[in-house]
Amino acid sequence: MTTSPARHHSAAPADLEEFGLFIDGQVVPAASGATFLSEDPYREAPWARIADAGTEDLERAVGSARRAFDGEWGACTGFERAQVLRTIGDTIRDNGDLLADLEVRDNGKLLREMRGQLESLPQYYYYFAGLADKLDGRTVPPLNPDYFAFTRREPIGVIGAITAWNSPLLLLTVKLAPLLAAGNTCVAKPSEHAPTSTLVLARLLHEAGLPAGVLNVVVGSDPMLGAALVEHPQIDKVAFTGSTATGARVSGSAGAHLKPATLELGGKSAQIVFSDADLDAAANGIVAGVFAAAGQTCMAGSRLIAHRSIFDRLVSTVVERAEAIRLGDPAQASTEMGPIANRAQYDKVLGLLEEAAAAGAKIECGGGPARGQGGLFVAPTVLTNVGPASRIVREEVFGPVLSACSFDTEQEALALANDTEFGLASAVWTKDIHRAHRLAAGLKVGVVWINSYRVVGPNMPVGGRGASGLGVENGVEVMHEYTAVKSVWVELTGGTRDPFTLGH
Ligand code: TXE
Repeated sequence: MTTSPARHHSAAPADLEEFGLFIDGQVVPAASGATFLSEDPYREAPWARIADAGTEDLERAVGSARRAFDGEWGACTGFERAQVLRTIGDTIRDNGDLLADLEVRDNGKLLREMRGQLESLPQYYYYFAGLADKLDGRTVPPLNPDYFAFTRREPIGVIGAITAWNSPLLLLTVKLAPLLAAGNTCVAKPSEHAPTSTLVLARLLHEAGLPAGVLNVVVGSDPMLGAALVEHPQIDKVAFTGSTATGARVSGSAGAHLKPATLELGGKSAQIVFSDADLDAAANGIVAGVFAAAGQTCMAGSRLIAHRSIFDRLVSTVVERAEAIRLGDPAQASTEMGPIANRAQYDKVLGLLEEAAAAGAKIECGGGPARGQGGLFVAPTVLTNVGPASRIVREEVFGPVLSACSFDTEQEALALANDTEFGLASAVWTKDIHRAHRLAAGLKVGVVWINSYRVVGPNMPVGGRGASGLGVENGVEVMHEYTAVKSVWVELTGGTRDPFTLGH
């Protein structure tokens, strides 16, 4: 894989920080002794040396998770798991600066975004702590009064959690908090492009009392480690966040091995702005939707669909704001947009921009590398005159690029918004409450924001449709993703019945 980090057997410069795998409650080197380097995208230089896991390490990690599930963790009550989850929340709160700094170095995330994120991450663990002791079943009145029937909700087993590089701690948390609440154990595999925060988190949680084996972390320079995790016979379910193409492969492989998979994939989310909207608020939401995190979020609002009567005015306001965004060192609290997280992604974004320009797109601002920045910075970009069939409109860019088009009628706006294979999120900007509700019902997506954008929380479900994924994360709904139902029938009379008929 050309995009994989380089594998190194030789000694690296002494000032590199070292990170081991986390298996069975211990920080360990890879069995092979191999390491690979992780690059700081702002400095465009290696900053960390990571243990490079292979199949032997994967075996140990899965074996440890299985023993924990069959042993101490599997025997815990929901009340005991809730207590552990609360401790995890406290531990993350107490180590916020350390964890934030790792993502700033590893993938160029903004310090100011990470500070906010690390204030909200503990809430996920507290919320799911509240659900850990409420996994009750139902008593079901059977047709035949000779039976007492009830259901149990049971954990699934060992979950393989595979995450992408754009927000490693958050993407893991939305899996880890509910899966632990339900009583499962986990082998996590963060992206080879940004693994350090996940590795450190696992150690911190173990030191805070999470029993050995409940959370193991492997990472390797070869993305095929993820494929091996999906196929492993002792992995009972896969929870994946990443690209739609890889998600389809993961889904196929999980299906071939008859195991369930939750998939949180890409998006091409629309922001629909009507003529009665507060245009100032809409412009702000558009900036938040597509330029925050340099557009590297699955929920990026990368398509603007604005009413013809306000189109030019809105585009020029967004352009003005885009041009004022402060680019720079992600570790500075004043910086508003950092670099693209890795060179492969940077090249991909620039390639799509070149193609869009060649196809006739009008570049209202940006359109290429950010001037005067060097490194992996792409200038915040607004494009108009983009055809609905063009790649820039149809494909997930995963960069700071907004494509804008206009509409005349509500029906046209809805049709344009739904004209995509993706179905993750959408926003509607209007003061007309009737129209807002009509649109909320008509949009084929998992999340709709009315007069806002990119608001999430542990108690609201997120589940992409179409090419955006399968299954759900967050909310009470996610507990069904990490539990299996069992039906129990109890004969009440002590008698016998006709053995050659189906009982009911
Ligand atoms: O993601 P991948 P990459 C998009 C974004 C980006 C593109 C590629 O557009 O340009 O995807 O990014 C692991 N079986 N998104 O290559 O390949 C891999 O090691 C099992 C959007 O980083 O999807 C990593 O841990 N696992 C997305 C994870 O899958 C495999 C977020 C994601 O990698 C595997 C990230 C396999 N066969 C990228 N191959 C979003 N919308 O949130 C790789 N992996």
